[in-house]
Amino acid sequence: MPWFNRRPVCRLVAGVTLAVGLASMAHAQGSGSATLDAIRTRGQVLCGIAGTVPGFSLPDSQGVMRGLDADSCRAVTAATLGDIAKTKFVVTTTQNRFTALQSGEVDLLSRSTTWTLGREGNLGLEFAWVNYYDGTGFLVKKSAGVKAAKEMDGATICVQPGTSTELAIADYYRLNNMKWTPILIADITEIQGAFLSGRCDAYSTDASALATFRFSQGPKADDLMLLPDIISKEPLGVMVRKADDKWFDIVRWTFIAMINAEEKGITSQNVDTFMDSKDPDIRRLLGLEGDMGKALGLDNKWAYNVIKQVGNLAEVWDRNITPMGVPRGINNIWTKGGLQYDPPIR
Ligand SMILES: N[C@@H](CCC(=O)N[C@@H](CS)C(=O)NCC(=O)O)C(=O)O
Repeated sequence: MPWFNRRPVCRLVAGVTLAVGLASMAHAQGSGSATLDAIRTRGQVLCGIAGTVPGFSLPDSQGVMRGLDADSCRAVTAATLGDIAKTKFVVTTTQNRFTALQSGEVDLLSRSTTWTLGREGNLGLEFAWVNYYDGTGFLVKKSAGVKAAKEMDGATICVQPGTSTELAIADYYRLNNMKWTPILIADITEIQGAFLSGRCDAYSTDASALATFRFSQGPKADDLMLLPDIISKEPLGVMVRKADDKWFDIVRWTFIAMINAEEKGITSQNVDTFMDSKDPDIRRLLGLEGDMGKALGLDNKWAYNVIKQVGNLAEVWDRNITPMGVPRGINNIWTKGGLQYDPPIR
């Protein structure tokens, strides 16, 4: 049983032990963030990813972790330590991801995890930013002839346990007075195999992962169809432990910096040409004035390093998600009609 589910006294003891443990990792002259101090001592950012999802986090043929979630980790490392090579990827599962963050095994979690009240209220964790606005979808075989979710009364659905998907499907079926049978399989390869071999009528998870899984089937993608219904909101966010506000700020503002760079047309390729910019916003973003990095407990070049080494938000999207054939839609920045809106860096 995870510590957060035990009786309150155990929760208190575990919480104090964790706090003392993290505090003792801190520098003598700490930054005010136990996580940041531990990262500096270690020289690495430990980032929890899935490591199994194309477009989000999957090693390439050279063993390099690729994807939107992986690049989210790299961006935080660039801001914090100035060098993306100092990112250590830690593979987590849908079931152990929260314990990995609670126990300090990772400094942040960037693993297609939906921001919900239950998770933020109950786990001692919080969401610093949304890196993908998603929703629950259904993947079916075209041969089944199903065209809409409402036609799936009585269906058998493959879903990973411990996910918000499980709850979203239950809610949808309850609301529509329909019946379903869950087939709960934790392992991603196993669940996808179960769906392909016909053990379930549909495979359900975040629509993004269904789209990238379908894409990864190559010519066989044509046999599969993503139903048009998106039955829930799944804002996928990057999580940190509660009660380390400085670290929370660093993670949150790293994403804001990437949005701001996109808004200003600053990319990894052209960032150096902006170093004599007269635009006060750009000057503060790139650390030329204003001590914005210092305010976060970082070097003033924090955002420059993010942009130079990882890119702006559009570059991260285009590198990882565009090749999967998924349009940016609501994941665009606000000036292009999307939801990614950046508060001012000033
Ligand atoms: N967003 C949902 C679903 C998360 C989830 O199940 N993600 C899948 C698809 S993106 C995944 O990571 N699978 C890979 C694995 O389990 O190795 C949640 O937070 O519970």
